[in-house]
Amino acid sequence: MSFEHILFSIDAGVALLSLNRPEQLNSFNGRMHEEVQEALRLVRRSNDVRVLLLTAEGRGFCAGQDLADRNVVPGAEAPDLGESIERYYNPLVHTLRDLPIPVICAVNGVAAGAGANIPLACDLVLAARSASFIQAFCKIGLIPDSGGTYALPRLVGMARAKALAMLGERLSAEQAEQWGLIYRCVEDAELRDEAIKLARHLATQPTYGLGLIKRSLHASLDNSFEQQLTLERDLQRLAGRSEDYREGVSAFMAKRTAQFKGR
Ligand code: LHQ
Repeated sequence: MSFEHILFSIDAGVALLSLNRPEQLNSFNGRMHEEVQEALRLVRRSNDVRVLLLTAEGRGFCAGQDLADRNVVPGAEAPDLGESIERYYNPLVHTLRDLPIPVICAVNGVAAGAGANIPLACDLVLAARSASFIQAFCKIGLIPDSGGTYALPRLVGMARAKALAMLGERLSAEQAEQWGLIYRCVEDAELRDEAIKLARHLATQPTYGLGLIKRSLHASLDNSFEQQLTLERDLQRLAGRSEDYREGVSAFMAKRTAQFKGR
């Protein structure tokens, strides 16, 4: 499949996926969804990719659903928005969350609607200082989707989640960092370099172990203390059998830098 609305490349263990419909603020139409799905299939199938970096071109990150798309315009026949969600948005956020490698999101500009929640399905979110997050759904009679109603109360607490979702006000990147919605806000000019630096670093780390960390932290949101301790035992058992654990300990003992293979 050739890509028209995204840029996609793999280099030194880092898959870089950049949304590329800048005139429409990278809002999603069907074609862009299909391309993102294809790129994520390539990431899943590759043995070389150890980090995924998601970002976008132009002044915006993503304005959510393209509201001019023929599948969503409320025309003669009422559109089935559940169908778009089932077909595109839910699989997208599921994949980002479930990938057994670190997923970094670099939010380069305004992130609205589904575009504000897709980053929340990623592991480490950086945002440019001029970027902002808008739960725009309430302005058009919708509810936050793409995992927004799941992530928001968990990240910022119910009071702020309700205000964000019901008022649809613009939240600055700086405030998003202070509220714990994202990991870090960086200067605009440094965003891409910072994100790539972080991705390249993580691509040299014990990928299998990082995948297990991600899995255990996700599970902790729903587990009891007891269940979580049991899971830690089981996952640590798996981690302890990895090549990277062996290498990490050998390198530590020999006082040399570890050469992790990601397995
Ligand atoms: C757009 C869009 C856009 C098309 C900017 N579509 N063109 C899931 C399932 C199925 C259906 C429904 O939805 C969902 C999930 C969702 O994501 S619902 C939420 C959809 N998104 C929104 O409601 C956000 C709409 N956009 C905005 O509120 C503003 O554009 C923001 C605040 C993002 C940016 O404002 P500005 O910086 O002032 O830019 P702008 O409004 O001038 O937009 C620039 C251009 O991008 C403009 O086109 P034009 O031809 O006039 O230059 C906009 O029409 C276009 N654009 N968002 N979602």
